[in-house]
Amino acid sequence: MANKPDHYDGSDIQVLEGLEAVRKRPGMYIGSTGPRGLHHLVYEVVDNSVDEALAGYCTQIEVWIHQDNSITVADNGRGIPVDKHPKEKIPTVEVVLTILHAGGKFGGEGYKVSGGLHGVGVSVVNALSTRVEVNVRRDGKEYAIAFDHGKTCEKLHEVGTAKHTGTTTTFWPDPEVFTETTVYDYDTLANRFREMAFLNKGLKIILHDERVTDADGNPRTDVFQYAGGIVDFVKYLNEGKETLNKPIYFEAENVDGTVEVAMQWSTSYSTNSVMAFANNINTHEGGTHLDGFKQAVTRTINEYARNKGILKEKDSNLSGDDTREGCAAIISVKLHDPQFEGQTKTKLGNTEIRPLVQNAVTQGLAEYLEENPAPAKRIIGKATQALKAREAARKAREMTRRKGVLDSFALPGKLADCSSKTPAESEIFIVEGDSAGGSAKQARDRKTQAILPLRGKILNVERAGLHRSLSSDTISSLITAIGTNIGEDFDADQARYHRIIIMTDADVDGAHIRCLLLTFFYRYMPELINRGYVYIAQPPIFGLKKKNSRNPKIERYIYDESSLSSVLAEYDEPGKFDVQRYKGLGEMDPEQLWETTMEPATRTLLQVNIDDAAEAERVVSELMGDLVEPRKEFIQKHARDVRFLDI
Ligand code: 0RA
Repeated sequence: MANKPDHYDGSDIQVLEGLEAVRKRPGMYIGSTGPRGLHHLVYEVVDNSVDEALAGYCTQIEVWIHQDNSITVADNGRGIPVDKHPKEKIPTVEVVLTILHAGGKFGGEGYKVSGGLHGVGVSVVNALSTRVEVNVRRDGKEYAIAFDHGKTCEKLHEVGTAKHTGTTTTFWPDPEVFTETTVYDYDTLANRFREMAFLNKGLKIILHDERVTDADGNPRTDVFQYAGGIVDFVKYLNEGKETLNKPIYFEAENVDGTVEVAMQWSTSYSTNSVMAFANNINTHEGGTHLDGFKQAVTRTINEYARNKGILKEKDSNLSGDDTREGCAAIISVKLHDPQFEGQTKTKLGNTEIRPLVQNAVTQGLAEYLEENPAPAKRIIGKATQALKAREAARKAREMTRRKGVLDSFALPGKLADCSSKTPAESEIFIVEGDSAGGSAKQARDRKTQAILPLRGKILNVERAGLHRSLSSDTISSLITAIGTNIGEDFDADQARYHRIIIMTDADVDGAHIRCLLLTFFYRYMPELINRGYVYIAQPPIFGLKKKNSRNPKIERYIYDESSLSSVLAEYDEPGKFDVQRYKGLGEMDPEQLWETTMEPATRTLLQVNIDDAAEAERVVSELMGDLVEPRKEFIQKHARDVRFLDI
């Protein structure tokens, strides 16, 4: 740097180029500029505090969503260092905020274990915010520094004394970057923080929403802290279910990292409640840690069942799916150098972690089964039952196949198919009831839109299991229409439509049917949800029509309950309008249904997302599982409240 001209300095250029690159292509750094990317900013900041917790210096993280959708994250860690950075010649905290990839890995030592999916660091948050303020408490002093669009606008300065240490960061997401929305979703953040608190035993994460206050003016607040860690996570996943054993827990450690496993079986039919994490990241695509777990469970349970004579010589082995039916499990590994692979960088590639997980689970589970014969018997019983059901389902499938029911040449009679054979441009509306189905058939664009009316309620697949579900007419027409087949024969590439749109009435029955359909997709075709093929239509619930007018023209549609009064206040001061409430899709004529709900150019679709598979799994079983009690109340409360992101 010494022989550079003195009117600029090297680090400034690096800063500008780095953060400019982030502003130019935000998607490269945070995935998208939609709601997901917006929420990612919060995770990026919180991850830094979690790293400080993993290093053993931080016990509490507090997050505020402010009224203007700015976010504050405060921790009680050591505080980001404020001394002059040896290379950059500016305060280290300024380096962390302005230089790409500087997070965590600075200052020589760095952290042993670091979270953060992209690991891009908080400088990315700075680049994508109109303003960032950082406050550091260290060495008995309190410091402040501020940034404007990523550029330092208030140099680091002392603002007072401090009794404790810690870091507080406030940022305002840039609406010019997040053009779709800058509004934070409380549940999305709450679910992520709950997960983080489960994964880091004892860590306290407090979330406040100042946009929502109670009668005393206190913001909505949740505190997430779990003394039981992932054991509490498994209990949470199994809430509302009939369980077969107390949660089992094992942990192991070697030079490559640590592994923790918690598992508990229930009477549920679900085989997708096993969640694997690496450095607090949900590895949706699995990887070596999950492989090690699965192999160990399958082998250990088969071995135990053979030793005890439950499986006889002539019997075939229990499959992996059999042993995991109804099993909720969390595998959490923490490693020094995680390799994230796969389409969405959520597949763990580190081969050295596989034997660590495998040995821990084999040893721990074998020991548990030996020492706890009563729950062991229930667990093995569940798996052998699953094996029988699997064989019965295969027979049923073969029979229906022979009859041509699941054959794509024999599409269901009720289906009004589209003429296009290109799945990418084709969509299917699954419509509640024949009358709405009729309207939809008249309204649709025949080239790209297919209509499948469902008669009455669909079977509750959570309680029926695959075998009985397949013999239901409604379910088999659904499977045939979609074209992917199901179970072991499922093939997402065979999907005949890339948009599968659930269109139900805006009432409690409609919400129930929607939940049943979502359960079906979640249980048996989760890959379609992962691929983003499953949507929910948004029909209006009110229409405004001129009073005493013979012209039936609807002047304005309203899609959510909460905006009715504000729209009326703004739009209808002198009371010139009648408000019509649409209880069902059938109350709209085909033109209305088209223009409000089906026309691709103008409609709104909610894309169903199981980013938070834990929550989906829990809600689904709470709604649909064996325990009837909470169901009705829950449905009414959450009628329009399934979680979606990135519309
Ligand atoms: C590296 C070293 C030290 C603190 C931190 C990082 C740190 C970073 C963040 C980000 C958010 N909260 C944080 N808390 C701490 C301190 C090293 C030392 O004190 O010797």
